[in-house]
Amino acid sequence: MSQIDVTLPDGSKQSVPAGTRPIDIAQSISPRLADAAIVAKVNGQLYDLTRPLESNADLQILTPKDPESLEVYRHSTAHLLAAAVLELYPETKLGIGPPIDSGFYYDFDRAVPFTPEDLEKIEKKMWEIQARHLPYDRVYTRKEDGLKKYADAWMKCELISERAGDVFTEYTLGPDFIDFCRGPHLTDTSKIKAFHLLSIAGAYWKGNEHNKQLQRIYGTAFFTRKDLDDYLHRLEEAKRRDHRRLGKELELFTVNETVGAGLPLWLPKGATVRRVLEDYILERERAAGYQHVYTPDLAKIELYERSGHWEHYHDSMFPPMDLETEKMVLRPMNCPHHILVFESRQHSYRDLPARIAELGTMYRYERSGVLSGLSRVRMMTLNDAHIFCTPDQIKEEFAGVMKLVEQAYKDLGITQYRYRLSLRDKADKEKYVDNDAMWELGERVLREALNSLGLPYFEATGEAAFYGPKLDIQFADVMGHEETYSTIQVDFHLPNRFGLKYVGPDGKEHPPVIIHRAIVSTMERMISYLIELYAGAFPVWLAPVQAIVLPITDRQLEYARSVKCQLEKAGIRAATDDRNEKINLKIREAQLQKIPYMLVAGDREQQSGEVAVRHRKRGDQGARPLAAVIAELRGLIDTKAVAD
Ligand code: TSB
Ligand code: ZN
Repeated sequence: MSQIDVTLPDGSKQSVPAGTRPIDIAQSISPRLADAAIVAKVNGQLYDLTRPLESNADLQILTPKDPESLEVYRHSTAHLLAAAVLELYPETKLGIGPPIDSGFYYDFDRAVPFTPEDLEKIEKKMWEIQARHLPYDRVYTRKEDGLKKYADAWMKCELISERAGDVFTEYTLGPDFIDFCRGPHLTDTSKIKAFHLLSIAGAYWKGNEHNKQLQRIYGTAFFTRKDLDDYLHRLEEAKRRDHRRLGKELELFTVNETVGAGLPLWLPKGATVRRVLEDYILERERAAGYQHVYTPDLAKIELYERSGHWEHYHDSMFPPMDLETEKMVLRPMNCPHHILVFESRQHSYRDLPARIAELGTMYRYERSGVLSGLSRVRMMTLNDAHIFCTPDQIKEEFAGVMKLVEQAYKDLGITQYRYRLSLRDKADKEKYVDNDAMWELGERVLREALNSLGLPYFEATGEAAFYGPKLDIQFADVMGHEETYSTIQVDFHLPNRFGLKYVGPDGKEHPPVIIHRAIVSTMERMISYLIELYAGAFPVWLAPVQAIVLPITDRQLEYARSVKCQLEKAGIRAATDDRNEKINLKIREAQLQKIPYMLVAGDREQQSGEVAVRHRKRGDQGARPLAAVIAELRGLIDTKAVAD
């Protein structure tokens, strides 16, 4: 038999008979490696550990430490799921079952819908099959034989017709299961240690709504029970905090199909939180020398042709509205309007920087699949500003913006975030303005500003704005999914496009630089974050209702109303629950609404001018004079305390 050379990652070579399997080599290196091995990488391609090596090869044995291993592991678990479903429900036809970020799924065609009880049964069956330690064997089938053999499996036949060459591969799992698949897979089911089936959903064959609807079973799998438990715990936590669910329960916002997806309606309580946030940031900006303006939500298309949005940002814009003599578009960004504000008068270097700010509403055609509650919408109001300054002023302005960011995060209780330097993709000439010198300058300026503040950052290509690089601040949700919130962007492009000028100390005209920046992001996205961060229990200063007065019986109605009145006079958002209901029910409901302070008013409290305080987290606090409670609440509001 001929010999082949196998080169290992450390550069060492082994001469072995052709047909040797990666698992044999792993075994020869160490039994521990063979035990930990999940899959092989042969000449850069993933390979079954039991697939014979036929010619010289670079070989790497992957273990759970290698990120690619998890995909293979989950893919093999998906096969295990399919095998279990076929054992239990033999009439089922198999679709596809790939690994995904959160685990895996498998699509099935079966007339009877799967129920949650079925999931339990299937999971049990999967463990049964797992315990048989069945190998995943790779089998080669000729296309014409396959089409005959699987004549009654319509999806398999479609896949074979479309994807198979003369010969295709399948993987078995025991004597009764075989699936059309490229692999690779684990050696056998004993390698699978921890998995869980999560949910059932409808899915169209090949994702096309004109095709038959299938049943998709989602699951997840991890190398250890502990990793699985951690994940399931986070999943529970994500459900508990989900701003879409809390938004409904706490009556913050609603989405109505008649209005459309991505166009939430702010209900009174959500609107209150938003107004508090808006007032807060406007006040901070006023103090930091910003000038607030109002500009229209739409403009003639020529404005966006001039700015370059139409050329580079077209995909995210709603189609133009045809009027008699002109085309109007909803603005996807506020910059062009602010540029026109700047341009409306002459500027000398003495009146720069000009910081033009607005809670600007903008419209983006986000695809329906990515829309989510308040966090990704189609109409949004951004805490936006454009700073027009001289090149010398960039550094200081950048630092000023970061100071605002820091203060806002402190007041909102935001502590977990990462800085991302978002750069263009040089190859993408469509999405980004083509001007190398400008991009290099922008990038350098941003890096210098970041370094001088000592901010640690990571880089991402293809995430810049079309007009320049950005510093984005990324927050993650419980599941680790990141989104951009605050952003600071350096722009040498738009000043140029619009021919902006200021008169310098030399008496000559120069182009200003624009810093685009958003401190608290869009009201929509920031409030979605705050809802999840606090699981709906907003700090007192942000809470839509800060205190609710609960009369025990109708006898205290008048007193309760006067308490509410005094709270309101002190600038506290108060309510009364004057329904003729039991006090325990009133408390329970106020608690569910996560109202920070419940003030119970009975005969005794009425006589002494007190209220019995119940705190949403600390519970019963006893009877206290109203004036003391008001002073406490005012203290929490004025200091923007976030711990309560
Ligand atoms: C900062 N012209 C700049 C502005 O001057 C601009 O619009 N930048 S942006 O495109 O990055 O958007 C600003 C912020 O809006 C983003 O950082 C993000 O936090 C938020 N945002 C973007 N798209 C959406 C959306 N679909 N839903 C909610 N918020 C969004
Ligand atoms: Zn802008």
